[in-house]
Amino acid sequence: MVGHWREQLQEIAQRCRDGARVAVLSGAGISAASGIPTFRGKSDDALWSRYRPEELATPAAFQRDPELVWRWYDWRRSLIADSAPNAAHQALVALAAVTDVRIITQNVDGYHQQAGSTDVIEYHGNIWTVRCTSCHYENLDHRVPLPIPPRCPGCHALLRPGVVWFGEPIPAAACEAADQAVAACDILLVVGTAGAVYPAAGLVTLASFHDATVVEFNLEPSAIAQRASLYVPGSAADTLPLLIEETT
Ligand code: BJW
Ligand code: ZN
Repeated sequence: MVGHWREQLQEIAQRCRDGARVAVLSGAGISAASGIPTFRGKSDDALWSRYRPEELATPAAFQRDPELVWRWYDWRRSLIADSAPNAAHQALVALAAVTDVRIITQNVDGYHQQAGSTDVIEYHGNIWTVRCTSCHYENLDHRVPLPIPPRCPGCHALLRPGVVWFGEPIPAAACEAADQAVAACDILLVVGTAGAVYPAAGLVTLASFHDATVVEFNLEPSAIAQRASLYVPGSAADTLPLLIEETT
């Protein structure tokens, strides 16, 4: 595509009006404007900024120090509970009124559904789900703060967050639904992800393979940019609504 990104975005908007099927791959950057820290950005939080996600979001970290891992999740649960979806999440709700939109989110905050999106695939799980490490107990638990570490009401073993850690497989249903959504889309919007974590980042390659138009919305070009037909610079909370304004 040629021309300024704003003109190119208008072409994308026109295709949406014409019924192009849209898939969205969202990452931590879409919730940044809600005040939820990203994983690999600079963090102002003195307590957690010294940890990399690879040091906390792994089964080994949980085995070594479940209280530390739970304190991190408890802190993030409180931030998510105290904030709300932003204009970027809302823009995707509006887009779904115009054409088919399937959202694949790597985020565990539930903000897409809270904003009103209905077709959401939670690729890395949900932060409000707790799961027993010993029996089959799994439940939603919205307590903030949690007793740390939380224990299974049935068997008293440790509970863990119902999220996907490094080295763990993506839930089969989410994996299949995401592959299907990407293979079937005409346009893939990649919003606020560094594209550094697989297999999520591989969905962009799958979209290219199926000749979908890939559009990246990010503060800076990410690992995705080279595979995108269009890069839209800026905060997703400012740029995704532009797409919608031009759509309706
Ligand atoms: C803005 C913005 C604004 C800021 N507006 N933009 C090679 C191939 C395949 C796999 C591997 C591989 N090498 C290694 C692996 C394995 C590993 C992996 O990918 N490692 C990489 C580090 C290389 N992957 C796995 O282990 C996965 N599982 C797996 O492969 O299983 C195989 C298996 C099969 C069978 C049996 C057993 C195993 C699982 C990955 C799980 C990732 N989990 C986490 C934690 C989830 C729970 C939680 O939230 O605590 O997922 S880690 C963390 O990273 C989280 C995120 O979803 C994920 C991605 O991060 P994201 O969203 O991209 O955030 P950031 O912070 O990195 O980027 C933010 C972006 O936003 C930046 O670009 C900013 O510029 C931008 N931004 N403000 C727009 N306002
Ligand atoms: Zn149990």
